[in-house]
Amino acid sequence: MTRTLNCARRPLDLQRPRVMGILNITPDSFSDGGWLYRQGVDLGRVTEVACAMIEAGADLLDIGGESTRPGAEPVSYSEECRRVIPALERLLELDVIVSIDTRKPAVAKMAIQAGVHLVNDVSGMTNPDMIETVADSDVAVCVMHMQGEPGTMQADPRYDDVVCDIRGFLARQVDRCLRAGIGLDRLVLDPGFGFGKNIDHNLALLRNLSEVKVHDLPLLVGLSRKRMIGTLTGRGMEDRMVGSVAAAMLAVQRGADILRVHDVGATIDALKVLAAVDTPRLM
Ligand code: HH2
Repeated sequence: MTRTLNCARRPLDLQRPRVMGILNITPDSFSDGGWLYRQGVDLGRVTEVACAMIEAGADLLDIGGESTRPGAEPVSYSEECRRVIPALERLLELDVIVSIDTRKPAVAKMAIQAGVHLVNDVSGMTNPDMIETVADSDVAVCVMHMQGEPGTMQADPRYDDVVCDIRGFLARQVDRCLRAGIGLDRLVLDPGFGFGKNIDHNLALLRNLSEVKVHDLPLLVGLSRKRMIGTLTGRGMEDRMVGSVAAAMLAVQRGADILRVHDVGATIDALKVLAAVDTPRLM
């Protein structure tokens, strides 16, 4: 298995699970919208939050300028750039791997020119321009599965067999990336919890996460504060940290390598407990 993810000039050792902190520079993200962006981007606040996440143990920061929550409205290229590029430049001054969460090849290109290390594509490299953009660079890419589009994806998601279908999709996209010249050492996969999946689909995926693996590539999971956690715990958005951390630990036990989270410190604490019990993989 590839145990190092090559993120441009920064190799990420995946001998132990890593934490990716979420920074949404959006007015409307489902859990933290408007926190770092209201009338405009508050760069001071972004830096403060980023530094706190690094201090708490985040190895990666994922910055996004377009909400992909169910029902979200798409934003234009220029608006997305206006939101993320100045903040991205600020994050790149810090000692951390920086990821851009975007579906737009043109935004990814701007971010790559600015020096980003990883492109997090929630549309799973289905856009040929995105494949070309990443292939022309040395950044890593997260290939995520999504059924449908954010606006409508939760209407009535259906699968023959959710685990097989998603594994099949990821395998096809990995082949496309390999054919374009993006090596296995630059790929990380994500089943896309909540992206065109109901609670049963999400639970089946978490239960069988290890079966989603393709070529034994690293897996990234984003469960943090999602509706699934609310459904299982009966908690509102502001009270989903404990449920999110529990789900993240279950994911690690089933093979997750990178955890995309809002609550970095709490996730790191839980990983320490898990590492003490589940050695040697996690220490
Ligand atoms: N989830 C969200 C956004 N990007 N990327 C990956 N790879 N995996 C995920 O599960 C994932 C993701 C949605 O969460 P969030 O960023 O908190 O909200 P929003 O899309 O509303 O900004």
